Amino acid sequence: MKTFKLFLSILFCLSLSTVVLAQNKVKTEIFTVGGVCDMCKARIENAARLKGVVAATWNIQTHKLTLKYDPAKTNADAVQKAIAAVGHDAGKYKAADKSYNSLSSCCKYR
Ligand SMILES: [Cu+2]
Repeated sequence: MKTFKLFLSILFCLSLSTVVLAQNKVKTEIFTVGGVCDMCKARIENAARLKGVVAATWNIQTHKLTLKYDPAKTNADAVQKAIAAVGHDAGKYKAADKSYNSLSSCCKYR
């Protein structure tokens, strides 16, 4: 019985450390993304949802995107490129004029 309890507590410790390790794997990065309205927010957050992205939340007031991702699967550069491709300047990537011009007039932020 004693060994069984010991076994259980070891198992418990192991599962706890696994949870901690899994959380450490997620990286958070914050960068600026150009945009104005709720339509922009939906477009930006959709574009950011690449494989390996855990969460992407864009703030209308501050224009900051908080990105949480698994660095083994993707990186902030790939996400910034994906957002720029739909017309929004993201981090160090500028949206091409063609994609910027395709935005609705209410979404023009430049
Ligand atoms: Cu908009």
